[in-house]
Amino acid sequence: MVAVLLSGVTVWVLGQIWWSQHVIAPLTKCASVPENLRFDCYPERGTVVTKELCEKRGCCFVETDRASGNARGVPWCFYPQDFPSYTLGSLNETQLGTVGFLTRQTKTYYPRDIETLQLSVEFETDTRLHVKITDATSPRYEVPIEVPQVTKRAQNPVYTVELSKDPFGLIVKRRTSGAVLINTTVAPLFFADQFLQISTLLPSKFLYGLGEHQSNFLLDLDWNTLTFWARDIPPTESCNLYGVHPFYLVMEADGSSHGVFLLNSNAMEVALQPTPALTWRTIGGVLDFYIFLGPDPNLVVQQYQQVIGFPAMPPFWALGFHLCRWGYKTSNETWEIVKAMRNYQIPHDVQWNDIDYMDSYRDFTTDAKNFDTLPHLVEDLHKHGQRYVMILDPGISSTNPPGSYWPYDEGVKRGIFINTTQGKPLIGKVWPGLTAFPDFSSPNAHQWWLENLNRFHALVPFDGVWIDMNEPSDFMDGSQEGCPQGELDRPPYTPAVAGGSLSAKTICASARQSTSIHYNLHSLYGLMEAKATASALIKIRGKRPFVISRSTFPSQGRYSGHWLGDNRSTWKDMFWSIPGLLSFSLFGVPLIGADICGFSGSTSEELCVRWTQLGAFYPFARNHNTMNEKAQDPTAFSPAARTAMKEALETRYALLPFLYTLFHRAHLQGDTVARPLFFEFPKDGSTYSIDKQFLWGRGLLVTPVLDPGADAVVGYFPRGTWYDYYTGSLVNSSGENLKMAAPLDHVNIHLREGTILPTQKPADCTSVSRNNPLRLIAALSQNSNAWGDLYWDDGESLDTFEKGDYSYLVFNVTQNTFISTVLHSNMEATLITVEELTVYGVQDEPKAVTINGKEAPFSYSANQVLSVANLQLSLSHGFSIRWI
Ligand code: MIG
Repeated sequence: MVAVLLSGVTVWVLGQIWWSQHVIAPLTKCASVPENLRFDCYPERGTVVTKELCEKRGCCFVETDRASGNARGVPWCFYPQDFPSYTLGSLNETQLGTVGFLTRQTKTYYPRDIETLQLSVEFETDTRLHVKITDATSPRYEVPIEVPQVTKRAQNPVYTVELSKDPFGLIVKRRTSGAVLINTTVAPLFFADQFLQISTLLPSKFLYGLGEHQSNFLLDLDWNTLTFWARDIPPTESCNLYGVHPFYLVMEADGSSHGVFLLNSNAMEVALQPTPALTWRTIGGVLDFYIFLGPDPNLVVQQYQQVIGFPAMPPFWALGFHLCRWGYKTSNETWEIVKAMRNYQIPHDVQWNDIDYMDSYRDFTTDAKNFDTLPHLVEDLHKHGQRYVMILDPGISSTNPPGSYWPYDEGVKRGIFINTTQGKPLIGKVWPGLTAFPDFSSPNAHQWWLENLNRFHALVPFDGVWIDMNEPSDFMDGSQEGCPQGELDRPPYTPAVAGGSLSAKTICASARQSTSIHYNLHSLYGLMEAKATASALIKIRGKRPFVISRSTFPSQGRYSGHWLGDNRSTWKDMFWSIPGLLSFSLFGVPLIGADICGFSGSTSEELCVRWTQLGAFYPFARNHNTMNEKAQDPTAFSPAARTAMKEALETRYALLPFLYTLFHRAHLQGDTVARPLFFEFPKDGSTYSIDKQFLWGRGLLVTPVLDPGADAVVGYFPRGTWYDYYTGSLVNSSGENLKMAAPLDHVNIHLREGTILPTQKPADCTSVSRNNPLRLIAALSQNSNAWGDLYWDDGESLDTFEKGDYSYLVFNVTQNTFISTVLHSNMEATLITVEELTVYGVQDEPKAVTINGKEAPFSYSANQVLSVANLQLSLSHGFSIRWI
């Protein structure tokens, strides 16, 4: 055994697990605990913590000088270094690592403290560590998502684990750099039935993730507390929002990256402090952590998705432009917009309806008067190769004359609704008035949902479903009878949720679901509804499902995409969408977008143009508007604005083969689609805080205008050569901010050197554009190389990749030769041809160009762009184009 001294902790190496014993520190005076190392002992809100209250907890009370600069959030009541916690007993080797038992030293001030805990440390893969702390004697609720079952211990982990014994602590280090990624010895562990808390130091302040919140992409560690509990509320800073994603990613000092996932679905808080350090505080379940060592941020996110599941492959049409609003008064009014869009030839794949289409806002009904022509509208959309999506809310109207509303009657009969503690369906209030809430944790509810969707599909053959209000939202707090007074609805500790109570704008935490109590399952409601909806769509349509969900949880990407909720038509809200996109990329939900032009409030023409230019690069691009606001679809504006929007959307449509390929890579291995710059340039610290620009994949940089009155935009260009997407003119950046012209009809997008993009002639609808010829754009690196790929299939069949019904091509440029290699081929790809190759950055004018050895005409322009047109090359055969 080797003894090592680690900041007051003696550590013994035991194989890969290190075993350590705290050197008993002399009783530290409270005041000597540095402010940054003060961990909050009194997080309860609504109580002004006094010395007396604080000391009753055995904590230190020191009033921070209000005048001092960083005093704002420094807790006045904090744990002394010797605050009792748990002690680690002997460790036993297991197949995958180690188990040990933790013994509580003294009772804490939260009820039902658990005395003995089981700690398991599993070396699941070389880059993934699994650490779980749970009650050693009785089972507790665990999140019902599928996670991988590992049977073999990792051979060469890139991390080490050290355990300190008394008090218990976990230290995880990266072997190569020695960076301490986790160190929980800084504050006591709590494990009471309804209060679980663990703190860790962070190796840097470059922290991302922890959604769903409205914030900059780079999180603020200045005594900032983030709350997690699915909630219907227009995105507001420092507020728990629609979804819950307890996952973070950190950039370390050497540009390596790691991630941490806490698999827990209870109401939760994460307290961030500038130390830098982080405290997890949850009120149920177990402490089940997965730690991902990357070391590249792309790998961290892939490794996270290996645990939660890779996202579904969307249908091709899902990547087209979607148009929606709340407040189309009739199906004919909806139809008029569809026609106006066609008239102006603006790309438009999917028309949506909000709750207006329903009869008295009841799911699976239509308003017989105002939406009488809905089936004809849908038929007309289909005739034009377009699609139809409508909204569904979970609340099922409960006040219909018996026998008149099948969904409710049948739901009651089958017992699929969430019950009160008294065993009766819990009744709340949503759009249709009083409602019951389906329990999507039960397979019977899935079957009932399928039957409802199937019956409705026979009347209105929709193509996808928008699931809203699934936090679940309830206009009453709790239920029409309120909530019982027990410890589920009024837990000993309530995280800082909006509204101050777990039942604020949702159903009672004590409500009974078939697999657990709502207290545990609340934040999973949207995930479970999405799962039911996606599987129903597969059964009904036999094609890839399209579902967009408001509430989300880890694993969501397997079943749905997400939109960022009820934003406002403001410039600031347009900006917020970018950190929103990037965060959901980390969460494994690549099909993500915000309401283009803004939901509430009234947009302006300029804002709407700029927002459409940005929205054209949302992976999921939908313009949506609230009711009683004036129209904001592209046809509602002046010819100049309309044209600018049309052009932005045409650029998107041209890029769809590239976007689709990115989605394939997301589905295959968890690559991100909308990607933060630092994922590609992890050694360039200037990229760490960028959230006004983003990439598509590794090679397309989007620099939108986010301010009014601008005719130029400044963006950061990491070191290297970047090409204007439209013209091929290049800039060599040393890693600098560059100012670019950005007139109202222009959105700046740039190609990174070394990228090959498959693009396609745009059309008004993907049903047309996906058969158009391709134009390949190669942007040469400084060594004159480039790489790209294309995934292609019929765009809507299930599991095309899994069944081999696809084509996959790789494009390369080396030594003045462009080569297309077919790695996998099926019929679909033979239907489209390559018409044009454009090469950016060809320094010397070629004398000749050959296609598969035969000379061909070409053009070359002063800005070093080589073009070879009229190729008519079949995609399913490899080819080469050479310039000399
Ligand atoms: O209580 O269905 O976020 O997109 O238009 C509001 C009406 C309910 C909230 C959604 C929004 C939708 C609206 N819904």
